[in-house]
Amino acid sequence: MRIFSGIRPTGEIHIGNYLGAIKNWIALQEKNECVFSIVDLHAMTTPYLPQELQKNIMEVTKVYLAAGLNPEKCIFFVQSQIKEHTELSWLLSTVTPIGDLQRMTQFKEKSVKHKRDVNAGLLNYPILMAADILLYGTDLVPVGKDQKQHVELAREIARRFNKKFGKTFKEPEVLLPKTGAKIMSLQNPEKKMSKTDNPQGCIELLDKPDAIRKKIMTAVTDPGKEIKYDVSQKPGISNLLTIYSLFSGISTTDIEKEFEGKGYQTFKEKLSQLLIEKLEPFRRKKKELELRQTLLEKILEEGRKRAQIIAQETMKKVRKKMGLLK
Ligand code: ATP
Ligand code: LTN
Repeated sequence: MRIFSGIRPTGEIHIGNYLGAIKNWIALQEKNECVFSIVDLHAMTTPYLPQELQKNIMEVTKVYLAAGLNPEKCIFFVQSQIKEHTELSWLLSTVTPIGDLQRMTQFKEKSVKHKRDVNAGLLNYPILMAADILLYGTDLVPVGKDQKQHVELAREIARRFNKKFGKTFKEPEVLLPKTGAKIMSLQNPEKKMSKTDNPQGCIELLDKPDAIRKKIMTAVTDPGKEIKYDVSQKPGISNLLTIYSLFSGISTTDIEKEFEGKGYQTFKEKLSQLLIEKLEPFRRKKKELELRQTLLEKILEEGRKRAQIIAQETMKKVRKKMGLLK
């Protein structure tokens, strides 16, 4: 199976990104042909600082590697270094109805959030994402739930293109984790945990023990004191139970039993300890990588070369089908 996924270099990687996407990638790279990209062109659709973009790209690179991404087992590269992404994005835009883009939930949400900067890039974002996916003949796209709609649109774009110009692209499918596809904010369990929202609601993979403890102990919980998984009545505790379960490997039912009659405080203390212990290796490995700048550059350059071969091959076919080449 060919796998493709991407992450935007916009700030710190959090446990939502990890449980929803990266953890799945690490498992998939063992038995599949995986292509993972730092999608810097996608990071430019919302306000950002040009002088910080390169630094963020290197930060994300280190966190990926610290989390277990193995460049010997996958292709790992920076999106903007492969020009074919933008070229295919333009070509695909000619078969994408504007209405499909306007109904995307992320577009609607981000247009409200960044009212003063609703640029065309924000609207066209899913076309670039479709280009990322389709360029590599992707079968499966492992992402969190918030990206499901975009992958479905990529599938629809592939279908339209094939119908109009003849079979060219595979129709990719989304791959969501069974649990953890949508980790919620610790400060507002109705909203997803997000890099660009309230930092108190978000546990970063590189958070220090004190920060982890503080964020978990102040996480919003629900009325009552029972530790029970019930998303509609107890969204706060249910989110914490999901996090506990995914990091410990214990089922939520068994965790409920363990904490029967014990109250939120005890549960939160145990969860803090668990996260401190499980996140420690990320911080340690990331620190080791700080000293390996040359190695990091080599990994990305190698990834660029390998990605480019596949991308150029696809574009040759696409140009022919669309009448741009003899
Ligand atoms: P932002 O919320 O600022 O747009 P983000 O935190 O969603 O950013 P992305 O780079 O857009 O970060 O997402 C990277 C991957 O992590 C995607 O596959 C996305 O679906 C997944 N993901 C993001 N947030 C969560 C979450 N709260 N729970 C599960 N998966 C998530
Ligand atoms: N839109 C995604 C990032 C992304 C992506 C992709 C994910 C860009 N291109 C291709 C999977 C496949 C997000 O997480 N915001």
